Amino acid sequence: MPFLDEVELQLFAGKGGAGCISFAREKHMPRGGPDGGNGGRGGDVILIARTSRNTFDDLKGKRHWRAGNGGQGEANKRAGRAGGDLLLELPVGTVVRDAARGHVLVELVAADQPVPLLKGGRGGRGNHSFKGPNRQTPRIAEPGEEGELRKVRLELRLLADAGLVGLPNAGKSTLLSRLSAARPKVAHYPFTTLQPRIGVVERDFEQMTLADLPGLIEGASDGKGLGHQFLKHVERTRVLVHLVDASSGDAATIAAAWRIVRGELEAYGETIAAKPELLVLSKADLCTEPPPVAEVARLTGRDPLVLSSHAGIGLEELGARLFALRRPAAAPDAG
Ligand SMILES: Nc1nc2c(ncn2[C@@H]2O[C@H](COP(=O)(O)OP(=O)(O)OP(=O)(O)O)[C@@H](O)[C@H]2O)c(=O)[nH]1
Ligand SMILES: [Mg+2]
Repeated sequence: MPFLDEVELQLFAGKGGAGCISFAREKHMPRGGPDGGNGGRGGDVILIARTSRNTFDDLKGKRHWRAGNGGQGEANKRAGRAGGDLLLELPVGTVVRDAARGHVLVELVAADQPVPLLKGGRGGRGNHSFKGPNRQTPRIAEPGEEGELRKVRLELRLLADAGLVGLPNAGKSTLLSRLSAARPKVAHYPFTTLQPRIGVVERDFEQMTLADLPGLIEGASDGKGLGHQFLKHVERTRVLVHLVDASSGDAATIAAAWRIVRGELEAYGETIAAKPELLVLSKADLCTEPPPVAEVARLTGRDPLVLSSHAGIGLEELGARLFALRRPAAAPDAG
């Protein structure tokens, strides 16, 4: 499953109401002037992201979603009522694509901001609107316009401040469980993590979110392993935390592991490869000698941080660096 969640929906904006043909009936006047009102407009389809939503589960039972149709115009020049808008509430981080052509229509990054997607049809004009100097008794009215319709695919992407990347078994999930209340599955074999998961890291009353991802392997960008498709989720994180198992104690081995993952990140594209990266040397408790930090720094051009989730080494410093790298606090929902 390439995304946390995915669903296809057929969306219909409302049809406009028909214009009305009517003539006023008054005493002493067998046929009064035309007084048929216009039809009401069809309802729009509007999307809105809510922080209270985490999945598309409540959309899945129903494939067709319709805004209300406009009401017909009535006698006495009365306009039809407008069709009700369809307000679709979706999780923050929803990417909306055209299902047929695949292109992105909109990404819902900010909460509580209505995004009009489909326009309802205009109401048809009633015969009152057709009255003119040469046309005293118009017997015509327009039908309502059709509303826009579209089949969309909704995809949910993670919106985390930082993403954990690295080879399988590097200790990513263990680290997330040490830094946050999240309890991802940890095991001594590769590909333990199959689904991304987010934990909230707290520090001095501040919070940031950290996403645990499946391990990346060489060739991931050609479709090997699980990791590549999940890189989509880190596209919008600000920081990468790159874990490399340092238990070998050997700088060349560590740098080689780092390079494999860098290669995959770069193959995915600039959006990810250009992000600030914290290089973390994990499982330092297994090293018999202090990890070769200076040598790894020379080989990678990074400033590696020595860490052991088991022994509790480096956790505090990692937290400090993560929060420092985060963009200066922006207004909530500023996008
Ligand atoms: N000695 C030691 N072992 C660790 C440390 N961190 C993780 N491990 C072990 O390394 C193995 C892999 O840990 P995970 O956290 O599942 O690794 P992962 O990177 O999430 O692995 P995938 O999800 O498969 O990509 C487990 O057996 C952990 O107990 C550490 O700091 N020290
Ligand atoms: Mg894992």
